[in-house]
Amino acid sequence: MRRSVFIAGLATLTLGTLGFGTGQKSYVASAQEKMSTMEVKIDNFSFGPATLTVPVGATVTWTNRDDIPHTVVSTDDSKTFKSKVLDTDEKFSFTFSKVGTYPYFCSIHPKMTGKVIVQ
Ligand SMILES: [Cu+2]
Repeated sequence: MRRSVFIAGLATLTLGTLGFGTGQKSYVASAQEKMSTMEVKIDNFSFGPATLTVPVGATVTWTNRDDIPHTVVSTDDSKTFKSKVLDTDEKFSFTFSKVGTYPYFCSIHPKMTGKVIVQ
């Protein structure tokens, strides 16, 4: 009798440890998910999200999900980045290594604007 109680206790302990491990894993996964959401989709003549806040060193990727060509051109004083004309499903990436606010627009449709805030 004593022995089976001991085993049951051990099993609970093991399960508890496993549960803890799983919890940690899912925490890491959600952190990685956050890293990969540094993405701006271009669709229906707009950038989404229009304002994206990222940490220093982050790479932001713009993807043209629209069926018309667009560009991604920064409008800050030093013209930090400028894509070529992106056709449907084409991507443009830029890595932000300095803190700041980077407004940008589509040079084909200047009313399309967005902003990347690097913290
Ligand atoms: Cu455009």
